[in-house]
Amino acid sequence: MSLSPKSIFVNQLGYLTGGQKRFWIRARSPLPFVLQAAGGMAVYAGITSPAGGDYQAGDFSALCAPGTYQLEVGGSRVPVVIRRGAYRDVLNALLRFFDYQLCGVALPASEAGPWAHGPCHTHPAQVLGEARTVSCNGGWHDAGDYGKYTVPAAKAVADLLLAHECFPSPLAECRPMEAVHPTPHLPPALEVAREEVVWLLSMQDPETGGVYHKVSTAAFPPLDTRPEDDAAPLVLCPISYAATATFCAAMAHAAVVYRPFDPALASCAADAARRAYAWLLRGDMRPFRNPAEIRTGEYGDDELRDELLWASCAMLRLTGDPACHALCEPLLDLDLPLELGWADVALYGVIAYLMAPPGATRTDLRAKLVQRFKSLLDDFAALAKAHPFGLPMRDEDFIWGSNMVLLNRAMSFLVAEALGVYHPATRAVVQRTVDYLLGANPLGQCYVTGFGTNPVCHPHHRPSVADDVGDPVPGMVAGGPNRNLQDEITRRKLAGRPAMEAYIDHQDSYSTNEVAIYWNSPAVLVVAGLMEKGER
Ligand code: G3I
Ligand code: 9MR
Ligand code: ZN
Ligand code: CA
Repeated sequence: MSLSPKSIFVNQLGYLTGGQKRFWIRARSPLPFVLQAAGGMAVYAGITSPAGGDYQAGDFSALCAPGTYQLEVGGSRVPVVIRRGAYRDVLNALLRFFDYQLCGVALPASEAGPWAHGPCHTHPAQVLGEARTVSCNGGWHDAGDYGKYTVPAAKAVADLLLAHECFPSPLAECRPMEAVHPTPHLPPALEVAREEVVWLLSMQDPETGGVYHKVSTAAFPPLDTRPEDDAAPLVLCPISYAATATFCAAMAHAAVVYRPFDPALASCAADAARRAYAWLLRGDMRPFRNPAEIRTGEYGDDELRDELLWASCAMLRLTGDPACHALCEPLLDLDLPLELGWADVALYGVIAYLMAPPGATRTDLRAKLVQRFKSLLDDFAALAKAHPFGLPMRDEDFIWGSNMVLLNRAMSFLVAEALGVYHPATRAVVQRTVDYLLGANPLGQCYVTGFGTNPVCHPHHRPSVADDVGDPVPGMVAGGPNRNLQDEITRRKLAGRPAMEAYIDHQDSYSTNEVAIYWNSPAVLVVAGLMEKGER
């Protein structure tokens, strides 16, 4: 049977020498394959096996010698690379993306290359409905828009801090944009995340300890607006429970992680977390809704007990206070979904509990949580086993930001392992996740800008659309397939497509091709984790 190269799906950045190596083809029956070294010598031969649906998978994990090979299958050939550090450059770019998202400072060409731009959004923001203004410069633009939202910012910060805690050595080789950081030479993930921590601190109301939900213009500016040209007034939306709780959790986390590196920041963060926690204990558990005059991202969430859980466990980790433990207990007993999303955050709470000083926790409760964590991973492993590309995903999981859903699940395995909760499927799930992200998927799409043989070229990202550089900012993870077709262009072009193919590399497709800080942040952790595990 003959196969077009378009029906052969590989990790376009290659494979680690010691890692699992797999490729996929769209074909109904097994096909023989060979890998040829430069010069044409066949160094590995095998046969594909059915993977599910229309797909076959081929495994060449036994081939470990670094090199560039030609994979020949069904009469077609595609290049395949095996090398140490295959993901080093993409990890660096995934982390540097956060520097590209920086608001309020100029990105000099010496750091940002052709994507340099002047300072943006430096004017103070007006508290909605009041005459008061607050200066909340800095931080990261959320996504393809220029809004800065507390809730997803807390997730992104938490991921980077966890990445640093779990996998510091692969991250140590990353090179943030030194010139834009007032405190260069912190461990890279902490140097980068520090900007968002400082911005988050400015989102707290000093009077009450409550935290503003977001700062943005009233509506999204046109897609071709450069950051420094987005001059509409900035509005601070009201303090919300979700913002205050996720802020509290992220600041408590930062207080612990920055303590040895930046004690002054750590102590500000600890103080801010305490004040936010006090607000929560008085506060009103009401979901945030966009005020009538505001049309930017809502980040609304009706279930807020998981946010309180995360804040309480993070405070327990920071303070060891038995009063926090008393608050954690009943919340840990609830059957909240164990996720790492921007709206479902209970697993962050469980992780914080398991990272708290053992003396501040209860052994039987820890054991119970470890059991729940394991059974979550069992469920993901079962999904992965049934999936043609080995992913812990169902069709229903390909929603807006599906790449985050997948990366979060891979992250659950890696963080579990860093906490001593081993699962036999970890390596495979993590490698499959990175393979999928970097091109081993039914579209042969590398979902990261600037990387792979078929990278995302037209992300819904205002700075990239508005500049006159051909290529988009590098290192950005696109949202990925979304079977719910939630923008005009996908409804027009993708109706009836299978879930994993409901994606289009078009700048207007905000529901499949936008980028976001909290889609890059789990990618940083997962790629760093894979580098640490795949190279022995
Ligand atoms: O979780 C539900 C699921 O239960 C349901 O069955 C399924 C069917 O619709 O969808 C899932 O909900 C989706 C939800 O995301 C999951 O997080 C919604 O359909 C989907 O509309 C919603 O999309 C969010 C989108 O904003 C629209 O509100 C994305 O998560 C969120 O990442 C995105 O965030 C935007 C900001 O608003 C503005 N800035 C850019 C950013 C990225 O696109
Ligand atoms: O650009 C906006 C993107 O950042 C959001 O995620 C998305 C959903 O809220 O909305 C985008 O803005 C679009 C708006 O919703 C509808 N008109 C076209 C806008 C894109 O330019
Ligand atoms: Zn800005
Ligand atoms: Ca929630």
